Amino acid sequence: MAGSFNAEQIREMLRAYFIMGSVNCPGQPAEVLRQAIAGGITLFQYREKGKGALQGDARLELARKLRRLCRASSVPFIVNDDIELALAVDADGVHVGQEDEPASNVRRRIGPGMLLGVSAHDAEEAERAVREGADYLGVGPIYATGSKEDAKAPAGPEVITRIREAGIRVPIVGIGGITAGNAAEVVRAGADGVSVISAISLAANPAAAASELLDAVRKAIFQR
Ligand code: 3NM
Repeated sequence: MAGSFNAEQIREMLRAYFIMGSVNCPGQPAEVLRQAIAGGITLFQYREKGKGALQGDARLELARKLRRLCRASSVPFIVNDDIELALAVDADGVHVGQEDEPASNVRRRIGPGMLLGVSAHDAEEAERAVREGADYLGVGPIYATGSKEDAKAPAGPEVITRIREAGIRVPIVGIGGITAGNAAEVVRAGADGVSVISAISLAANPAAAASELLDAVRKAIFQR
């Protein structure tokens, strides 16, 4: 468990988790993030991946800019799959997938104080991730997604229920095709929150989209 955050704080952070890189935004990424923060996102992940992703100085510069925006509003900042970058911008954590560096190595490199999120697709991957030091799990794709080229087939919210039934209690966030319209099902299946790219990054009004998402999650948690 990350030294700086307890499980309850992490569950709260996962309620409305916005993930974004420059390729996910039709306009200025900083402006989209500024609006998402105004709408109430609880956690942000910088994920500079896919065709046309920034490299080198441009990547570092955008990371710094987005990190500053998050810090100014006390929104924790996570970096996807780039430990050097996470350390360079003093991120609050790192998120890795099953094809990235093994979670145990990442935990060694970032130390006990930073958050470690790991993607998992079933109970076996989830159990291993927890053993290797994950603070939370990203489970998906729940629904079909247009934001990840190599995404697996949609698993439905039931995949989260199966992971819970296997006795895994760590904080879980669902991912893949989630919107304010289907977020409640994901929470009812056992997730602590939802993570989205396009529901916010491609919204005409990212602040309103973030706020609707957070409302849907909070209502579903309250009714659980
Ligand atoms: N990871 P959207 S699905 C980044 O299944 C990512 O692990 C996934 O984007 C996984 O909210 C996904 O636009 C893309 O569907 C999520």
